Amino acid sequence: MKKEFDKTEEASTCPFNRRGFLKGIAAAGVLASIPAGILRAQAWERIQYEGEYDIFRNACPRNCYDTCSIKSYVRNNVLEFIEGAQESTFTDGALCVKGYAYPRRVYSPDRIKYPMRQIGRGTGNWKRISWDEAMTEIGEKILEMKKKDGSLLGMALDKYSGNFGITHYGVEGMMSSLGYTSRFVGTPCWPAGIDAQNFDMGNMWCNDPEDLVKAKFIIIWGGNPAWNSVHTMKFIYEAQERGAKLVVIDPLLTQTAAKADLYVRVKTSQDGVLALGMARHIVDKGLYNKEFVESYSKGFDDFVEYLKTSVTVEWAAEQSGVPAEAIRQIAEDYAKADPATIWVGYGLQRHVNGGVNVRAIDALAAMTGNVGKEGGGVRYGHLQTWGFNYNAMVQKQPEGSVGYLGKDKIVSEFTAEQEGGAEYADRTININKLAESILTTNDPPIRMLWVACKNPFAQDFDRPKLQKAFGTLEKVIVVDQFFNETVQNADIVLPTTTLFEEYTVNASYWHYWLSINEKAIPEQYEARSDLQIAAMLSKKMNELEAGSCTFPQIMDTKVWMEKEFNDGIYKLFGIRKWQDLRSGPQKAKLTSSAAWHEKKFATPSGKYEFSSDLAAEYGHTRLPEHKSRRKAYDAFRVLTPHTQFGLHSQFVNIDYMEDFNKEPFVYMHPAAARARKISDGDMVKVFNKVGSVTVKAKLTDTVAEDVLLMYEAWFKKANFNVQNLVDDESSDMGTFKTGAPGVAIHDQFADIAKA
Ligand SMILES: Nc1nc2c(c(=O)[nH]1)N[C@H]1C(S)=C(S)[C@@H](COP(=O)(O)OP(=O)(O)OC[C@H]3O[C@@H](n4cnc5c(=O)[nH]c(N)nc54)[C@H](O)[C@@H]3O)O[C@H]1N2
Ligand SMILES: Nc1nc2c(c(=O)[nH]1)N[C@H]1C(S)=C(S)[C@@H](COP(=O)(O)OP(=O)(O)OC[C@H]3O[C@@H](n4cnc5c(=O)[nH]c(N)nc54)[C@H](O)[C@@H]3O)O[C@H]1N2
Ligand SMILES: [Mo]
Repeated sequence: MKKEFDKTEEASTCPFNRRGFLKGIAAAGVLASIPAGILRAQAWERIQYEGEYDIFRNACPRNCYDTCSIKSYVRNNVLEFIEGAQESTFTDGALCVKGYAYPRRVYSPDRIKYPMRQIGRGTGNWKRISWDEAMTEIGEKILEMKKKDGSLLGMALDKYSGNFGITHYGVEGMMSSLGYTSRFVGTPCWPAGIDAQNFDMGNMWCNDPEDLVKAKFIIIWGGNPAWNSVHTMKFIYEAQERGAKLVVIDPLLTQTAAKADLYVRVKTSQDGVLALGMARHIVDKGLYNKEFVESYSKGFDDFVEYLKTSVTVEWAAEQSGVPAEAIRQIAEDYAKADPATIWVGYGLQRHVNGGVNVRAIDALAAMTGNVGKEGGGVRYGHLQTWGFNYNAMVQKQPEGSVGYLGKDKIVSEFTAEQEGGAEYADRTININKLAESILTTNDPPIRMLWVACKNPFAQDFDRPKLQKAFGTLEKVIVVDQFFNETVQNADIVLPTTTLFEEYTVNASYWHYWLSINEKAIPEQYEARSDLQIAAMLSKKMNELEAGSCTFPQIMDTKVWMEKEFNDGIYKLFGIRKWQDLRSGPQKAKLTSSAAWHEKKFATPSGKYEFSSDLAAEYGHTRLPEHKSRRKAYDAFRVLTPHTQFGLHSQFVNIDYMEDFNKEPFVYMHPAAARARKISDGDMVKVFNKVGSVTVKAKLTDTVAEDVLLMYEAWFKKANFNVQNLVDDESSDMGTFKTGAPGVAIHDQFADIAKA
């Protein structure tokens, strides 16, 4: 069936040429492949068009380490091209390839342009409707549910990381302003590691990535920054130029590993054993830092006792697949270098033992005295620069709202804990078990789902079960920019703005820069920001039933962006007012680039805790003891990590990006392929207890013989979805700080055959 949105293609022809984009690609190529010194020496041809263009400050709001500061060039209300801000020493004047494609994304003919109603979910029979019709239909459903159930717990919000602009927490605010609702809490991303660092140190806090240049020895452990944090690579290259050694520990020979002095192929999920083996050797050799363990830590003796009774280097070698000699060598090189640093990637903790494995790695950093040191540290992430007001998020329920009679709290990893009402609270449900929860939640059941900044059909787990679960929902509303698979499973789609069409403010969970995001161009077509949509809904709700929604009915995203600032933020960044950010991003004024530089930890003891009572309280071992990995349930392990030319389900669908990344593949080892009579380029079926994926095979020895590799991504033209192979098994940690455990994304197994 021809979709109505096709009719508008002509009107949305991209109003600029590819110049800016092609420059971007050249820059990104430079970033990925040559050392930072050369990049600077080349002095990337800066674009200076002051006078010819209106110039705006923007920030990439994607869930990415780099959170780039952007300078946007607009003429006649058209965004012609963008570049990385030169003021930020992190962004350093360059964007990634995806970033340079933004103007095309804004003007993509595929954008959702109007509110639409689908006649029959999944039929593609979309009809354009007005905003007023959309809001009336939604508002009436909300009131109907309230009447039927006596509360709004039948309405659930599914939101995650589509846009991390601070004002986007207004979506949570919109829900609160309607009443007590059901909330999917936790995160699919990094919760096991967050808990691990909280048990060990009392918070997740990492060094400024720019101080990597000072490191003498760098271990990147289960991360792939050459793809996932391109801008950090220049600091690593500089450290290498100054003589640092780089070790990459990953089951895959990634592009990051290709840059290393030593690549270590570890057996997936066995990083804890490897770290414990290294720790044992460091103890045996007396190479630990006596001052640190005696003055600033708790439980080191117990840890040593555990190592001596339960861990040998030979056992670690056998379990991890890393030869004993290599374990000893890396341990000694790491312990002797000063400073030495470890970057713990998020990939490593997506396992049933991911949290405790991070704790074992933290222990290595602590026992060698590298925690609290510039150029050292165990780097995972931080939220030091996220102290905003969360004005958009904190909204009051209407008078007389009835909610969940429990003690559940809404917890977000980015915000302070939000207590529910004195008597009532929202009903919190594990975000990583979306399908299962929709199917099993009762009293009342989940009737209506509001999806914003999230693409569950591409990013959530057990897709066949999710399809079934959506079948039980009475109403599905999706707020998005493109007709993705989640939209295909909706009743109503609401078109939303891109970052260039609204005001907000953006911080990073990795570097220490703050950027303002200005509205550079008018809203395209009938797109509205999440905040504007909340205001429209509030207006309609109050028309339908006075007092049924407390959200403001008029929205100026600039005013709401202003409301997120406070004196703490101004002081931290050394600015007097937010307008100062119009002349460029600002970096936090740090007394030291090292996290925990005062060695005062936020744990109950105030010390680094090798032995954590809190961990025990949450059902884990006190010490970072070895925990077995998930038992294989099929012939091969399936890995579905992040892709180079997309960010989750975003960007791969943009036609400019297709030039780099036309189709998906399953990557497998030639020997494994031979055994299955599969040749390079064959169509194959990958299948397991969850479902199956049919895709082209590519043979490569960058993967181990027992691994099948597929990058998660949404290809507009391919019927490809890795979530047909990924179940919703939980990881060990996450509940302490994020309200729900993480998910064991990389503990999946499948078989493969010629299609
Ligand atoms: N198999 C597998 N699954 C994974 C992972 C994996 O490695 N393997 N990684 C996991 C991880 S780490 C994460 S963080 C999650 C990410 O999961 P998500 O947060 O769902 O990921 P995205 O695809 O980045 O964004 C979701 C949607 O937000 C939309 N969006 C963009 N801007 C806006 C906006 O301003 N408003 C609204 N309403 N929508 C907007 C985008 O168009 C997109 O459709 O996926 C997880 N899932
Ligand atoms: N281009 C691009 N950039 C991104 C993203 C994207 O989708 N695309 N996503 C952003 C987001 S939301 C996130 S969370 C980060 C993710 O950033 P990363 O953590 O760097 O990325 P992942 O792809 O999840 O996993 C990294 C590596 O972990 C490895 N790994 C998996 N299991 C194990 C294990 O048991 N042990 C070890 N040692 N390694 C293991 C994988 O093989 C993979 O190479 O990147 C952000 N940046
Ligand atoms: Mo993530």
